[in-house]
Amino acid sequence: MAETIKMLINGEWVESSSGEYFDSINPATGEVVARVPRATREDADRGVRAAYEAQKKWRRVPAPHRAEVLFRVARILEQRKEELARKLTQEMGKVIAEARGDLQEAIDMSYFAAGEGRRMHGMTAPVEMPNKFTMSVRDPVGVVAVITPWNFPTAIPSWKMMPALVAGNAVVFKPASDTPLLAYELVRALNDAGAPPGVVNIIYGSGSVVGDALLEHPLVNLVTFTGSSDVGRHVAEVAGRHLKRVSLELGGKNAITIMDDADLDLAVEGVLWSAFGTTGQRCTACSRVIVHEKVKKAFLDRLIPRVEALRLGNGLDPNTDVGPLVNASQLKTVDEYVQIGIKEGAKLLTGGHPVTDGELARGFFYAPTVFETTPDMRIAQEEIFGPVLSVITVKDLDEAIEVNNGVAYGLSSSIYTQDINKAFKAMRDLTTGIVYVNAGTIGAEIHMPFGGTRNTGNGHREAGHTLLDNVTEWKTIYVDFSGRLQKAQIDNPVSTL
Ligand code: UN1
Repeated sequence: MAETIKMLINGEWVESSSGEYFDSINPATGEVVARVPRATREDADRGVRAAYEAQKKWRRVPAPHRAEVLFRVARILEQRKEELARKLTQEMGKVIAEARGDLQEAIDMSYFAAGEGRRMHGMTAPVEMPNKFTMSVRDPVGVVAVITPWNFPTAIPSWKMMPALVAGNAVVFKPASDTPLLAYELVRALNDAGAPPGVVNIIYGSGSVVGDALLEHPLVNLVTFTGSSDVGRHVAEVAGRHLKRVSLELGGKNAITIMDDADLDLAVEGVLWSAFGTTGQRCTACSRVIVHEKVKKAFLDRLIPRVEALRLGNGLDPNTDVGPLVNASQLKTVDEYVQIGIKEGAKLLTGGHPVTDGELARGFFYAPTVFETTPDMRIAQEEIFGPVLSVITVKDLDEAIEVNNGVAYGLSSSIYTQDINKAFKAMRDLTTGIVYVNAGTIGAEIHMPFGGTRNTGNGHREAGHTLLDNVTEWKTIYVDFSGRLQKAQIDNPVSTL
């Protein structure tokens, strides 16, 4: 039964000024899960203005009290976790266990960011002159536009919104059009937790209309975006023209390296989970395996039957291993890449086609696919964001590291080895933002910095001890209590002794 949701602007649940709606679809069944108001540029403007006014007061609420809202939202999400997880699976397709994980990540981030309400440490240092004091404190940036993807409908918005809110910013949130229902639920929880009117606003609609309206709006100070590198480039260009702060979390082409001394059974588990979990739709997903030539055959002999045994289906069924892709256009992109791979001469080992049998024909299912490729083929270089894995053979660790680093992205990488020397060499030389040893490429925890090198972003890290860096500016304060004019760099207190 589809529900009709609303936008939240200035503490009021409202329809779009256009009166138009669009549908959010269950990718496993094609059913409509929500009717969603399609926002206009005017709605975006109203959201930003509401945030602008609300932020003036919110920034003066002491941070420990701002944090109380986040502690409450964490508890609300805990109470609603099972109900929301089911909705998340219905709206986005990921299997129910992973939907619970998505919500758990949002809960963890809410608690973690709330803790900052009693830290948010600044610093102080000696000063050059007597009777003078200096300190540096964090200030909120102001109005934050939060633009998020569909693959983590509650976790990723939480990484962005919770730190922004505890730091005293106000938010205008534009979620992906594939997952507005869960975005609405997250904002509803924030509203129920006592976020004052205007501090959190949500609007739904396309990037080209509502997204651009936020990027161009003079009252938006920071744009924080997670999505594809192509859209990220557009965000950076437009926001850059307006000299806005921009934080970008973009694509990945993450690899698992398997050395000849690796525990192969463990490596196979890591590859299956990282490549086909979330149907490959994570920026941290493993889309390349770099395997030592001595163990390639043994590895593939173990991997391929396991890939073929993965059960596709509706994520609400606890026996399902792999859910659908999120929409028809992702399905098309994945299939196009598979055709590119075949044309390039990659060797198809399994999969390589949409699934159109029985019940599954109603959804956007694609057979888990494994290719053998060379490192330079397009399918081994470009982000596909689906269940497609390239297996690349190398002769030693040096070559593996070169292949791992030889892509335009740099989010996550992994090495399976029992040799401590190889593990440390890999930790030093893999040039990604996240490195795993004897674990797959997914599974980042919210209290460690998250982000990547090269085209994966623009140098920022979310979460971790870095969580306030994106959403605050440093303000340096000098207090002179000498009662006279003191000249920095000129007066020398020693000479007057
Ligand atoms: C993403 O893929 O966009 O490490 C985020 C992970 C999750 C977060 C992924 N905790 O895979």
